Amino acid sequence: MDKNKLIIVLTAVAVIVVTGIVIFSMKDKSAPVPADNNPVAIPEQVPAVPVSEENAVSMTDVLISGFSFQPGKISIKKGSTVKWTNENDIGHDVVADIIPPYFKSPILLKGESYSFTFDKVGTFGYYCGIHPSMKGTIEVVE
Ligand SMILES: [Cu+2]
Repeated sequence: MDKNKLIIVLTAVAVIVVTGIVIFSMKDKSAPVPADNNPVAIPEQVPAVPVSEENAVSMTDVLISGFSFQPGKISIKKGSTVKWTNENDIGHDVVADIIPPYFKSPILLKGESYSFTFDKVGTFGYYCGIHPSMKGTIEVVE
């Protein structure tokens, strides 16, 4: 056999084999591999708890404006959240009277908010730690 022909044939075989390997490996990577054969379990729908007078909780806004908490006194149901938002140009915070404070916000700059969820029944006075004459009261009922 001609030596040149042999080299050409061997080169052709090598190209075919390499091409085959490349195509096979590309196909293998692009093919999606199912994690398992089981269908994805669909979680059961949890029925929403109907809101009634007994379990109604809410979000109540208190604005910090004009060096006061507005409204100064609010009454909420246990489990409700109060959100204080500072509308003043200077910083204020919200600190519970009880020591150690039952709730205490960081200093709130203009537009910043602090939220606290009341899960205990009672009357909770609070003040601004920077301006202690600013006072408010949260009454939490069952
Ligand atoms: Cu203040």
